[in-house]
Amino acid sequence: MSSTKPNVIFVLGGPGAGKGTQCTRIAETYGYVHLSAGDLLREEAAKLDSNLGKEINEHIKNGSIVPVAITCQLLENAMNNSAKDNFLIDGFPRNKDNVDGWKKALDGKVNIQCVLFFDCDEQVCVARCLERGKASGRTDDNEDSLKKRIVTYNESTKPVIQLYEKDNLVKRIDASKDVNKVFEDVRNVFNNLKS
Ligand code: UP5
Ligand code: MG
Repeated sequence: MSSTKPNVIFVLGGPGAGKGTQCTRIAETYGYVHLSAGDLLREEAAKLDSNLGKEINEHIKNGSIVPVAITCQLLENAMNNSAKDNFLIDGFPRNKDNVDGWKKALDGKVNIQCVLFFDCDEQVCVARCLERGKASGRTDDNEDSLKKRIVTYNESTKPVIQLYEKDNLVKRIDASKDVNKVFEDVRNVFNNLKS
């Protein structure tokens, strides 16, 4: 992260909405650095042979939310270790506590450009994750975990999106369309984005 205030876009949406898929394309097209909070947590848990690693894995399997101090530190480290200034933060903040923890650590230090909200029907989300689960090796791509992930999304993450809507930061995208069509809508957002 350089000395100028970096730009941050939060990327939210249900499990399997296509956040990661679209972030990869945004990173290729617009040069943003893609930081998936879920990927950072999975990598951290795999590295740690400790209770903390187990705690992270338990949260992921249960679709519950890892304490914000852990996630925020991983995101902050990743930003600091990057020489870039434009970041996509995928899958965070997931609840009010995440919002508050982020503000405590980084308020005033970054410019939140917008919140990309990939809006996708629950059944479509579940079907995508179950299909991916045939090969992903993810411990949460199964019916049991998905039920819990959906509850967490509805109860904790949707209110965060509503919170950012009040600040006029949310760019809603219909994520149930095919990947290329969704990306067309994403491009529309980026082409009209103020820095
Ligand atoms: N696919 C994608 N787009 C498609 C399209 N338009 N049409 C058809 N298929 C499409 O896509 C999912 C699958 O769908 C893929 O197979 C893809 O090819 C296909 P993907 O792009 O991976 O969707 P994404 O929204 O990224 O789904 P993901 O499962 O990663 O979302 P989650 O939000 O559930 O998972 P995440 O990794 O962010 O978090 C996992 C867990 O980590 C959380 O449940 C939580 O326990 C923990 N966590 C925290 O505690 N705190 C955090 O801040 C972040 C995570
Ligand atoms: Mg993802």
